[in-house]
Amino acid sequence: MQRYPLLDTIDTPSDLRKVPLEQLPALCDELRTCLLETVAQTGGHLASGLGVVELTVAIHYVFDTPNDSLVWDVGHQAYPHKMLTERRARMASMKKRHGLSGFPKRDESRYDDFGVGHSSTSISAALGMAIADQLNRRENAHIAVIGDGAMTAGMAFEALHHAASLSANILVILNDNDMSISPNVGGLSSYLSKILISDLYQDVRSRGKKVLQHLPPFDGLAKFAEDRVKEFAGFSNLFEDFGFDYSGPEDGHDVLALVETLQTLQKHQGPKLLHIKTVKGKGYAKAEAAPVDYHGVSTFNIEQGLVNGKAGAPTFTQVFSQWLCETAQRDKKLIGITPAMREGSGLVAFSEQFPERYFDVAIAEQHAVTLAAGMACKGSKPVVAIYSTFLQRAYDQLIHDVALQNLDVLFAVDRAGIVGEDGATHAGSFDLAYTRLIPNLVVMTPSDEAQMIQLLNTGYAHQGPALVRYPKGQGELGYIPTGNTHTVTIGKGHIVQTGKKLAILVFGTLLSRLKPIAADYQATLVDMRFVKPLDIDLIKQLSTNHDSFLIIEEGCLLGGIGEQVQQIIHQQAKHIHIHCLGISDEFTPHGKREEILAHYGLDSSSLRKTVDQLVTANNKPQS
Ligand SMILES: Cc1ncc(C[n+]2csc(CCOP(=O)(O)OP(=O)(O)O)c2C)c(N)n1
Repeated sequence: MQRYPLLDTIDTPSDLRKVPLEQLPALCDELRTCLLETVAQTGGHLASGLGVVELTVAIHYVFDTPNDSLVWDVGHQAYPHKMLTERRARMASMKKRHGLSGFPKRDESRYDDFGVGHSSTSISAALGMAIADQLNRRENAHIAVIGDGAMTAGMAFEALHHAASLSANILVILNDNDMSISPNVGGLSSYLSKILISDLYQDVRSRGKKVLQHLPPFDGLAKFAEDRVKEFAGFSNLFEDFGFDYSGPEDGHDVLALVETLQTLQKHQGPKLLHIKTVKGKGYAKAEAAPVDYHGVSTFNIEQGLVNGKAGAPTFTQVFSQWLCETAQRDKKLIGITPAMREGSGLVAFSEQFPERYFDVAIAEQHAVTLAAGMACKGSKPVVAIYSTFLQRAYDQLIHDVALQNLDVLFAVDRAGIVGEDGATHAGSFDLAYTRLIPNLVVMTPSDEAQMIQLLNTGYAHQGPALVRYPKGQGELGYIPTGNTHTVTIGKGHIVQTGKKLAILVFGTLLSRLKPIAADYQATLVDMRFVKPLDIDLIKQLSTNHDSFLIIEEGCLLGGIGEQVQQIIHQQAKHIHIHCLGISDEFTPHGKREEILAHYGLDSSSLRKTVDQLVTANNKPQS
């Protein structure tokens, strides 16, 4: 028996449009089952995709994609979209090296109108497309699908604000499931809940609809009448007040109703917002019950659901988590801040133990950083836990609000360096380069768990801005040292082993891979620890008794630390061969972290080869 009789007839949205309307609910069931079975085998984002099955089908059914433009916000919910747009056969390669990306990507498919991964860009991008098409007299539709989590970001509001003043043809679909990765927080979230539960509003809507049915089919008059009905009932809606033509809230799992609504909206020009209510994880009871756990998953058995794996070595995130709780216990001034990444950044325990000092500010990286600056002005000790890639969003706030005023804020920067499966949008390739040029900021790269705690202590004790960056995954020690309150001298590297001829300078956790190699080749091995201030004295000293340097940083080479070391050596007028290893001048491909390390020559066997070549070159008699 064919498992997916309807889905099997669909390779492109044109095929989908041939399916009789009444069969769409059955098609949605097949798509949902297929999505669940696929992600159970590949891992990846699950709960968000399950929640937008009906919406995805309805959009591609009604609109003329890819001629009409469709922009998914964040893009973690776009797996069903990929399955309906020529990629179902390749879903098993999801997030694998050379396989499908976990996010929409322009060069992957003509149906991916905009590359995403970071949130809250969809309205701006769709609006840009709408304006360009309007100027070029093209009449297609432009749709942005944005979650209530992504809607919390300033950027989404900037775009709403701009769109409202234009006549550009844009439809924003607000997918409201009450969840970000964790439960959504803040004023917008409560506002949306109020719209949903407002009996008065629902009443006005249904009565308004009845009135409108009896009016002549003239858009302007119908809108005028609807506005008056709402006004009469005293209901004001934020999006309407902004100037959007608002419809909803609508059941986002009723595919037939969605099709009807989208067909109506398709006929209206100008900025429109459709508010739909969905359930994150819809159709898979375990995900509906625990959407946070099923937001992103590794492979699992559908019957069993996720099982707690064997407690393995702690991740650097867990080391940070423990450090934060221990330090908060000792110091009441500590405040923990996350921009919507409670789980990923390791703040769950802190949020439970110190709720009054825990702030999830929603997806608002810029606000998170300036909020911390304000707290520091009043003598609090804010710790901003943030992913390397998302700190990019708050670069000006880091420079202008924190560093320029030399404020006492500690940044715990997770997912620094090579991240792996999520690819270029989530790679922490740039933070070393973009932070090391900021005056006042102390930038640290721990090599293992114990040192990470010491550097966090050091940054926390330092009266000024400091940043500790650490990668995804586990460390060399395999345990979390407790009760370590030691600090280290700022700006001092640590010589792990003294050798001859070749000096290997390592910034970060790749140090553990270099230890056996340096020992075998009798090379000097240095754990640099500080990117800023850089241990220039140590570099100068090593340049007096070594012929070559190998510099290893898990970050982009352009603008990286290697460049500064070369400059120092150049100023010394020394003839030292300097070899830099790091991320070359490209956006990092996706794949397992180990595969990507190998791609850049940073895996153990490539590192050994490089050291071997450098040592062999050193030993060659000079001609
Ligand atoms: C700038 C930025 N910050 C944080 C994230 C991490 N992130 C990915 S999805 C997500 C939650 C999005 O919630 P919502 O838009 O409501 O979608 P849902 O998962 O609920 O469907 C977050 C915080 C991100 N992708 N981009």
